[in-house]
Amino acid sequence: MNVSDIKHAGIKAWVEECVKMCEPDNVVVVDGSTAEYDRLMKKCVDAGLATPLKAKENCFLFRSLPSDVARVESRTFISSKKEEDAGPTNHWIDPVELKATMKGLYTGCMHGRTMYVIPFCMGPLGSPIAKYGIELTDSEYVVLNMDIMTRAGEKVWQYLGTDGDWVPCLHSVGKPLNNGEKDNGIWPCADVEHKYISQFPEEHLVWSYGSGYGGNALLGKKCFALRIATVIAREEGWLAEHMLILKLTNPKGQVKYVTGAFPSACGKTNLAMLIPTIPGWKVETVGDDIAWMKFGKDGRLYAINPEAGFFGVAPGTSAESNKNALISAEKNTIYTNCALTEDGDVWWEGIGYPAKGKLVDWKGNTRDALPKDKSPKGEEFAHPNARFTAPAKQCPCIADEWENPEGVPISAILFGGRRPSTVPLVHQARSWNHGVFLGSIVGSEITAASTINAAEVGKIRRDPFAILPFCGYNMGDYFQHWIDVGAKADQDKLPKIFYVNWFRKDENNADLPGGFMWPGYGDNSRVLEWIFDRCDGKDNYVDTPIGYMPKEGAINTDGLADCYKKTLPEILKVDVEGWKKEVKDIRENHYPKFGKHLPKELTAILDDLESRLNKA
Ligand code: OXD
Ligand code: MN
Repeated sequence: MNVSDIKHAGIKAWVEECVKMCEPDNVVVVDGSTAEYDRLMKKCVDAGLATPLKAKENCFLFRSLPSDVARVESRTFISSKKEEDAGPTNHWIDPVELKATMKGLYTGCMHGRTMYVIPFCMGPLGSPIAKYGIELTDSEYVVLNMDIMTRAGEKVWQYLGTDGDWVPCLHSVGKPLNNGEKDNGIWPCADVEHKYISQFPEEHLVWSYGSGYGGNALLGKKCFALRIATVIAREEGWLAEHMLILKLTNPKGQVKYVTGAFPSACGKTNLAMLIPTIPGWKVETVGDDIAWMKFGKDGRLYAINPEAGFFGVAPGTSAESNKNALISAEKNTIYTNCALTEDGDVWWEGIGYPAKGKLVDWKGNTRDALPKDKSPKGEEFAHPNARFTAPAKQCPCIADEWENPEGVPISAILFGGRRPSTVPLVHQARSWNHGVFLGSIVGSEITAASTINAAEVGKIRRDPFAILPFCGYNMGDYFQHWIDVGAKADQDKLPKIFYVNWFRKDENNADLPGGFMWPGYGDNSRVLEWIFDRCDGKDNYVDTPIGYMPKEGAINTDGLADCYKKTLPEILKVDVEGWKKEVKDIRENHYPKFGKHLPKELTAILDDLESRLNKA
């Protein structure tokens, strides 16, 4: 198919306009076939950008440049007409100014390259919750990844028809080639000051320039399915969230679906693929990163996973932490910035075993492997943000209904972060608005590992709803949207909201590995059991100043290691003094950021929490 064959007049005109501006050598409309995938992969291998892995079927390793290894939040913009609409937590540039700058960069930016036109669908094809997009890109790596991460190719056109809704997503690596110039095996991208990851919310438009990596370049993911989708969701009355979706089955075979928002590095993918330690319980995966939730005809909230693959962080993924993720990535997977072993396999820090012999590190240097699976900071063999891009259907615990076009009905929503103190293992919100409050205060404590500024250690870095870098509009208005969604719904049918914290610490207790007071991983199923029963209204709770908490004996401890049986009472207690400090921090440092956009309902909940704590 050629651009001239595109039947959707709006898409055709936009593609033609972009071709004129970017001046690619040629244009290919992506069909999504296996033959096309193989052809593009071979092009990457021949260009020295990808290495086939001898040890894994149809798997390839890419190495990016050290300047292009992660999302660049400092170069990510919400370019709304008014700065106020981007809000206090986003970077903003006036759209007229930003478009002029970027048009300058885009002009002729695809010289020597092919422009690929990728029609894609976020969500199961034909789902009433799904949305469509077109990504234009000059990166074969992006086409290959989009092929795994979305439903892409020829099959999408019938849903777009001649005038269907779609989101335009323009991407360039920002590295035009002169006549005869080649990449020579070097990952193409632009200098950091020329990178722009821009969302134009009023136009539902994404323009990305200068980076070829992950969320900067696979525009269906963070740019569309979160930043633009949060805007569309607000307009249309639904929720686009940075949440996993899991299916929980109890020993009686009863099923509930749960979504959960956690900041980066809190084990979201691990929770989505958890292997329970309590007998008879089962966790299956619907999604590991993004949930789109809409009300069904029955008044319940239904979620789809808009993605078709996992773009997972490799380091730390082991048979112990997430066996299902490892199996998902055994074949047909793209690895980026992992280390290469002598026998043609990938390796990373925290994989659970030391490598042997020599390794080619993510920068392409050959070095002797270390006798353990850790490396000193800065000397890692795999970049800490090394990734695997794996088809979701390969996950051994993928739920049968993961592609159900209607989505799955959600019973519970979880929030969580890394909180070494104060926040208990689990507590339940008393109401939807109380749950919105809990979402609004999500955060992780800054540790010595994440800052060089000693004065910051122990402070909370707030990441409301874990969506801080991904909200396409003013975060205060986003809180209001959550409140409005709840107010319109049938209260009995709304999901129950919980705050979990797997990360309480007691550094002085030598019995605890890493000082953690809760084992986490598969043992988190014990908390999921309590939540499951709570959703059924079971009398397994006590009312406390901060919300509902497990009553004594309500958390299943059969088979739990003794050291955690001892710490459990401590992490199920309300730390009244700690929470008073929390209230103070929210009141003085967190909520004032949102000014008049902060919903009064949230201040009311904060006041109520404070008065309950004062009475405790
Ligand atoms: C991701 C992220 O890559 O949240 O999913 O950063
Ligand atoms: Mn994410």
